[in-house]
This record gives sequence, C-alpha cells and structure tokens, in this order.
Amino acid sequence: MKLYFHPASTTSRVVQMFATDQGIALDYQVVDLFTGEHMQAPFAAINPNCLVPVLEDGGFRLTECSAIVKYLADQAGSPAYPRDLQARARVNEMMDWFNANIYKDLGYGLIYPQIFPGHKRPGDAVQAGTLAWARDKSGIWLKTLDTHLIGPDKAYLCGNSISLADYLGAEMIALLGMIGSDLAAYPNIRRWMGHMMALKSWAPVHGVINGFAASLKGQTFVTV
Ligand SMILES: N[C@@H](CCC(=O)N[C@@H](CS)C(=O)NCC(=O)O)C(=O)O
Repeated sequence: MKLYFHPASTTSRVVQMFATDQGIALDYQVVDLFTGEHMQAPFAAINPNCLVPVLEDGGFRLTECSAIVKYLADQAGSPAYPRDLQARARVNEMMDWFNANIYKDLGYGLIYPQIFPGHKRPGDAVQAGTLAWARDKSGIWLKTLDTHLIGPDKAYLCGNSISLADYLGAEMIALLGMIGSDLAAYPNIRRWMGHMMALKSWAPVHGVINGFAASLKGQTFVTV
C-alpha cells in the first residue's frame, strides 16, 4: 500500500504514527507541499481536494486521515480500533470531537495563521480578531479535554490502552508546541501527551516538523 504524504503535514503524521507504531508497512511517497506539487495536475488527478494524505491500496484510493487509519486498523485487526460496538463508538466519538471541534479553532484558527504565511488573514485587525476568537475557543476545548475527556485517571483518551483517537488527537495537540505552549495549565493533557511522545515511533515521525518548530523559536505568538 502506498501513502502519499508530507512529513510537515499534521494529518499525514496521524497515519505515519499509527502505521509505524503498529508495524504496518507502507510505501511512502512525498508530495511536496512546499513547491505546490499537490496543486499540480498529476496529484490533483489522485486527490481532487489537492490534500495529503492519500492511501492507495491497489486500485482503491482513500482520503481523510481518520478514514485511512480506520481502514488500516481493520485490515490489520488492530485493537486500537476495537470491534466491540460501544468501545468502537467511543473511539469514533473522540475522533469526531478532535476533527470537528478543537482542530478548526486550535489548528486553523490559532496556530496555522501564525506559522504558515498562506493561512495569515488579510490585514492586522482581521488577523488579531481571528487569533483572539480562536484562542478563547481553543481554551474552552482544552479545558474540556483536560477535565472531562481525559481526566485524572486515564492513560489514553478512551481508557488505558491506545486507540486511533490518540494518534489523531496527539498530532493536533502537539501543534501547541509550535506556538510556545507547554500545556502547564492542562496537567491531564500533558500526562497523556507524555505517553504519546514516549512512543518509539514519535521521534522519527516528528523529525521534520520539529526542525520547523525550532526555526520558529524566539518568535512571539498568541498562545493558550
Ligand atoms: N480532512 C483532511 C485534511 C487534509 C489536510 O488538510 N491536509 C493538509 C496538510 S495537513 C494539506 O494537504 N494541505 C495542503 C494545502 O492546504 O494546500 C484529513 O483529515 O486528511
């Protein structure tokens, strides 16, 4: 199976982390987001959304990182996507929560407009207003995640064993490091992220993005 991806892509790393951690072999093909390869005709023919990741399994193509890891997990029979109806529903619930709730405010509202020039809003007032809104909303989501969704007892999002939701959610929360948040205000999130970052696949998968984060050091960001 082939994965079209880029190591600086949050959603690509979700798939990379899951596959690497679970020992699922993929043929990795970089699509260079920095030169705009994803916007060119050959890749647009593969994914008309012009986004990575894309999984190719023979003639079957799949987009959306959440759908991709579910497909890989089912194929491998991974316990990270349990068969039990209610346990699986809990994992789905948590994945939807990250994708639909926190990511739009934390990723697209707060972090990306500050670190990716293409996401910066036109004009200082619009940029400042976007960041202020997203900072407040992100703070509410993070508090809910810390207090209610993780809480003081669980090692992982859906209990004491790792699930697909952890691979998805951890990539989104790890972005906070890029704008200088140490998660000190969110001890349960910090503990959970400690477990995720201790996975042996974490360092190799995050080499490129950590290099980018290092290049941002010294800049001042609106953060939570
Ligand atoms: N909902 C998609 C989002 C994919 C996505 O946003 N990919 C980004 C990288 S993280 C991308 O390809 N961006 C290229 C661009 O915006 O031009 C998923 O979960 O896979």
